[in-house]
Amino acid sequence: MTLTISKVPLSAIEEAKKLAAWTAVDKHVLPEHKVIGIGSGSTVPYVVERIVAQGPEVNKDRVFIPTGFQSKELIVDAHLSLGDVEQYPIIDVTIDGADEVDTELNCIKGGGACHLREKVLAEAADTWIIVADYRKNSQVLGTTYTQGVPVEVAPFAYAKVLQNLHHIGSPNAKLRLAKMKAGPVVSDNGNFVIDAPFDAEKMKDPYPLLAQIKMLTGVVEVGLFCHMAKAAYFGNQDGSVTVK
Ligand code: ABF
Repeated sequence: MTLTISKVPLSAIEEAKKLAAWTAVDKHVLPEHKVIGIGSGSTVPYVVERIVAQGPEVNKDRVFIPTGFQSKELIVDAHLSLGDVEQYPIIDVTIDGADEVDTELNCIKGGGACHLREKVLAEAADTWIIVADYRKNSQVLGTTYTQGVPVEVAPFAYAKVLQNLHHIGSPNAKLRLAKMKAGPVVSDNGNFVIDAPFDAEKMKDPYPLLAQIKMLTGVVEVGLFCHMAKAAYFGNQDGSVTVK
């Protein structure tokens, strides 16, 4: 497949993201889909680009639900109709990026601190699809995305949750700080984010770990998405797409 949509040559990684996004949209965003979830991150603009290319006729009857500020801007800038999950708790298809995806389609998400809304839109969707470049395609979570599991926490409880995470196997868990250490990163929901690395043994089977972290009082959401994706599309450097 040859893709030529930009006048400026893209880097191999950008080409890979675009290829994954375009392929997934072509396969999963069908004319009968009227409520569509749009995820966050640097691959998602290509998703929106391909949806726009489906034409105004099909898009005029659709509503698009964002996972955060960035995807809201993308939807508005593309002149697509914006909705929210309060009005549309059932979504036909959501397409989102990921920080890493294992062989069972479990994902780490939340590098962009949007994982609470991303998980709500993933659960609300009949079909949840991941798009990413080849660097995200992994055997075991935590191999390439080494910052740790993103854990969104109520701000007043962060020190207590940090202690709990240290005790359950993440001694290097840290509060995520903004650039230049200007203060804690604050999510779109007004919460803080802790990054909690765990060893490969725990990450091999992430569902029990997800349950364990989620039980900690003060935790709002965990950036482990287990047994949720219908498929993951990875654009490769050679122009092929791996579908898991
Ligand atoms: C979001 O986008 C996040 O969960 C994740 O941090 C990021 C992945 O992104 P990219 O598309 O930028 O590689 O979905």
